Amino acid sequence: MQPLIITAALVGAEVTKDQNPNLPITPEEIAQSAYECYQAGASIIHLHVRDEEGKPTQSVEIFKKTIGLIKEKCDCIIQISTGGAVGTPVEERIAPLSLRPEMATLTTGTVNFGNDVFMNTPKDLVAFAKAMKAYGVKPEIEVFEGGMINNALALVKRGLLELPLHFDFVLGVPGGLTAGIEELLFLKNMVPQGSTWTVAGIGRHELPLANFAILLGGHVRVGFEDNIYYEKGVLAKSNAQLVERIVTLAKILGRPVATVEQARQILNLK
Ligand code: KMH
Ligand code: ZN
Repeated sequence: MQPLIITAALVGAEVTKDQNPNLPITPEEIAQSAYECYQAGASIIHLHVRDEEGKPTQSVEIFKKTIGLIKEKCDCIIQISTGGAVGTPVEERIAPLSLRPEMATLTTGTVNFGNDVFMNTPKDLVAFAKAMKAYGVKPEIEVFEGGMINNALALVKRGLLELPLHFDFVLGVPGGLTAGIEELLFLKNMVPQGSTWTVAGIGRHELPLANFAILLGGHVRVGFEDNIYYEKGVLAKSNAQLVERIVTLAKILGRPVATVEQARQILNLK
């Protein structure tokens, strides 16, 4: 099995400091959290940023500052979110790709998202895919529903995406696909051979899905974007604490954890 790539999703767009006071918000806090996760064993930092009021933003300037601070501390893989927050205009979501990060997310379809709708029209998908191609950014296909895999493969057929693809199965979002082992196996069996995949279980689903992914040869995403608890009723102290637990789990299950360079090789990053 490949070494395990751990992605740390530090901030997200929805979680607030009221929900977990340990949530990093400023570029400095985010960079420190990224560094701690890197030291703990994460190789990819899935990045959202916030404005001065703590609200989600796709500001190129804030992304640039945050990435600069992270890169001063460590050479991890930066994966910018193009998902942003529900309702962020597509042009704003695309804008930070101009920073040419190694990776960025691409959600290949629309999904209910709590009481909202996370819109990704067919036209939007083409715009994201073209921009990633133009800037040489490796996409991570965010999959909230099975049909999103088909949509990604349709973009491959049109020459807008290239195989092998890397997928992230985001399971347990209210309104999206539920977070069971059967759902995970269904998605894993849908992706073309040679693909890589990671799993992001939302809330209490984070840990069981991480276990399954480690055993099945997939990769794992953890962090406050997906889950703010360490265990039932106990808030996580930091993103790194959640990464550390995955490293321990991988050790117990006999799966080595990828270094950043190994992650780059596995994901065919240049
Ligand atoms: N905040 C969600 C609406 C991504 O990062 O690409 C979308 C999201 C996915 O977080
Ligand atoms: Zn995200």
